[in-house]
Amino acid sequence: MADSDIATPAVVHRADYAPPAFLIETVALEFDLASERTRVRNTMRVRRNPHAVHAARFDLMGEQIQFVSATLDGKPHTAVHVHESGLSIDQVPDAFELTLESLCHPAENTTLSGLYVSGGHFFTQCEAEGFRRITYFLDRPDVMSTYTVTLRADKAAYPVLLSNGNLLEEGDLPDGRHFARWDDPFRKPSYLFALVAGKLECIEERVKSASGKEKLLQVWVEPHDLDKTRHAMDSLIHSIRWDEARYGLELDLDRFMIVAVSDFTMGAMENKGLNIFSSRYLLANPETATDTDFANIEAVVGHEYFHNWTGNRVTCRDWFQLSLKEGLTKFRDQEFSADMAAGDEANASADAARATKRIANVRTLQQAQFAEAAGPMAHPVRPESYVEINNFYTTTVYNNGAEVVRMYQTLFGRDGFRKGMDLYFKRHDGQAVTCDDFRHAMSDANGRDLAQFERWYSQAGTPRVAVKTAYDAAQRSYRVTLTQSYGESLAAARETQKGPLLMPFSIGLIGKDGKDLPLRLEGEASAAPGTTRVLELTEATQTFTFVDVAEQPLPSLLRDFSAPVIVEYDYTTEELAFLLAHDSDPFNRWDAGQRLITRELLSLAQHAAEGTALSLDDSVVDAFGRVLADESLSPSFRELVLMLPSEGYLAEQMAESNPAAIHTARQYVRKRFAAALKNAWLAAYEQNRTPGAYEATAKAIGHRALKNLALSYLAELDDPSDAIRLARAQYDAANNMTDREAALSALLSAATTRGDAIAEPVLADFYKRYETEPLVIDKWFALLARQRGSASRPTIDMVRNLSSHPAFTLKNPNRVYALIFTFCAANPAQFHAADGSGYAFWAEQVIALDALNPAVAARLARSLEMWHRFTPTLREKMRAALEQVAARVKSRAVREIVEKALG
Ligand code: B3K
Ligand code: ZN
Repeated sequence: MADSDIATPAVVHRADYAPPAFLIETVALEFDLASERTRVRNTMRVRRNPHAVHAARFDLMGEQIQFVSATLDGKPHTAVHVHESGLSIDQVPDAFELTLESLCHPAENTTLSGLYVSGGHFFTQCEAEGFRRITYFLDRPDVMSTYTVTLRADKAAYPVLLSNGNLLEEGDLPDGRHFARWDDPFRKPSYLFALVAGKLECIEERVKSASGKEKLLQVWVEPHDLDKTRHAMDSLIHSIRWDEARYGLELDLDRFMIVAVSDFTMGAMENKGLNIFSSRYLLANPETATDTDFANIEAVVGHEYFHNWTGNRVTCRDWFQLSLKEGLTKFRDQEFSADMAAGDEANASADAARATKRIANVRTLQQAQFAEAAGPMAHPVRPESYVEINNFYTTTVYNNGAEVVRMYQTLFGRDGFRKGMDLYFKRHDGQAVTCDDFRHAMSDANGRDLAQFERWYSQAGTPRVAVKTAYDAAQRSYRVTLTQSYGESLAAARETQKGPLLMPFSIGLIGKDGKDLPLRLEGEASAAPGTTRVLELTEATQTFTFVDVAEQPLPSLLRDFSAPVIVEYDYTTEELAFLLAHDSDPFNRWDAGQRLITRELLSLAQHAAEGTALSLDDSVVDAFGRVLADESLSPSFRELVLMLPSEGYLAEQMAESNPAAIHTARQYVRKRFAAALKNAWLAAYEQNRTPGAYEATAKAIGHRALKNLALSYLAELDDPSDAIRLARAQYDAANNMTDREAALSALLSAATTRGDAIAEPVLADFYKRYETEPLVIDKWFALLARQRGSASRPTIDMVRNLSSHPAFTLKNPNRVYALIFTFCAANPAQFHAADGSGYAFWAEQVIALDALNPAVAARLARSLEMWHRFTPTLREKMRAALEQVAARVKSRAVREIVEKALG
């Protein structure tokens, strides 16, 4: 029952916003739950909106539901017109009570939007526009109502009945049925409604909130997963404490529940008091989940919890404002994870731990968001129009939105940012507001005009800052000239680019001894404290002059990535190596390494494309070798420095993306690093073992990360026998999934190098050992989809076989992400095979998914959106595949993506 939407997609424009003609004050929902046919009775108290234009009819949205009856103020009402996208009710007074009855069909619902069945249980997903698939409603976020919900179902099949808020009453009914009645005292938009019903069990804890009120916390899962709930519960408790401490925000409900579901399109959903999570962002124990899984769960549990204030108490006026809640909440979860990683460590290592989180955030931004901003889906943080809102839950809205929020904090400091947050809640609690409202709160609380800052919300594309410097030895002055502009952008992004941004640009100056120099700007009486200055750039070009500069410095630019931009400065290789060795700003130290190696990789790729010999200067290898051997640096930082940029990111940096050449270049460097630093890798492996019980502390995670990176490099050696020996032993002895998965991955890579079947027995053991753990079987699929492959054994053959494996199904997004997305989005060299086999596979999968789950299909469709940037042969094959998909798909979501891509 997929969306077989209208042929010509309707475009929704931000400029067309109008307040709703009616408001719905209270909603009483009654569900008679049955998987084939669920009956929904919806009683609403409605009144005209005094602030809207008078409407003759009451129009409600509805999709894929069957109308049964309408009652207005207690009398049957027949002036009802049912149509494809909802119903219209004529002859309504100014205030009235309306009861609508309708039917929906959860078992047939493969879209995972609205009410659906997963694993025999009922779940809902309403954001953004799923509530209209449950009942007729004013399904828009600026209509906020209080809800009471009565659930009725067979007691044996669905012993647990959950909805938002507080449990009022529960009891038995005739015929083996039972009921539960829930009441949510807080007004909310319909997208935050949720229900869950099934055979679930929970772990629970009672905690006291800051003001001393008792709160009941529950984590609900299928009974066999109870042993994987502890980490989610701990993460929830940490989130509650963190929001109280950092923002003075308390949990408002008496009860807070989180529930795992196996079939879910997104990561998780912040429904009021009843968060629903994709199982992979909730379930974890050391045996089944990796360190990355543990970190992701902490971040997502935090994220959904933080939405309770940033999203739920204060919500979005319309979906164009999505970043109001998502950018802000992403920023909050990033800060939470950084503080959690810093833990109780002493200052220096706390800063290092924070920096590794910051680096990981920026890496995601650079690798995913910068590409999005350069492609046909480029849009501002606050988009101007959309066809399908589900396509706008993007890295621009989330990650770039988080950077925009972070800039307020960089400009005003933590205290100034907190003042802005306090004012935002004081003004807007219980309201549906806009990104402008947030900016005004920041502006008013800090007494600063932020009109220019608005451009961060309205301009698409990635700004560039070109830097020119000049040292005057006689004057002892150092001039830094910053010029901001957008590079080449596609037309749609260019049209949004109106003028210079207000940009915090952090800078430090480094002396010949590698130490920071004092910073004093022209006109200042003395050097300011600290060795990093936040320059505020407001003009297209601006010069800042530092005085009292004793020697020609090396500039450390955009420290801690103070703005989401690309810095252009002609560092020499030696200068980058110097920064990599000395910069006191850990982010920039990492960034120098990335710049250095990216430059080499791109030049190597050029040689590979031309078929000329590859070489890499020893001095470059040595610069990285010194970091690897530097025990004053944390293992997690060293791991980040020595991890090369991804193939996808590198291909994006080429004038014409050539995935095969990038792969050759990157493998060449990996092998050089492996061979030249072999002893250092072996030493790092030994020094970073984590004997004893598994611990998910930042420290232990760092050790495992560096140890497993060492293993992966050793597996690149022409003779990978050390890696094979270590990996086999590691696989057998592992007491955690991080080590077991890394060992298997190293064996798969050694097997490709040697062209033999060395990994097969371990691969088979892995499957058998975890056959009943779907999330681990996902890892098995992903490991295979990520394989390097070879001319005689291209990965596509394996992936095709796996797509008819008995454990594979297109209906489960996690499995689709594991096999199909990993291959199409994370294995560029194999996916972009010259024969177009990857594209043919992609087209088949997009078309098949389109009929089941358009949101997942649309995400997959995006793997070809950058087709215009590739080499001519690939480009033509990609376009043909896109055209084939465009001709066959029906959903609005996929059509929007492929039509934008084709231009
Ligand atoms: N707000 C949800 C996203 C729901 C997406 C619907 N297509 C997840 C989150 O950002 O917390
Ligand atoms: Zn969110």
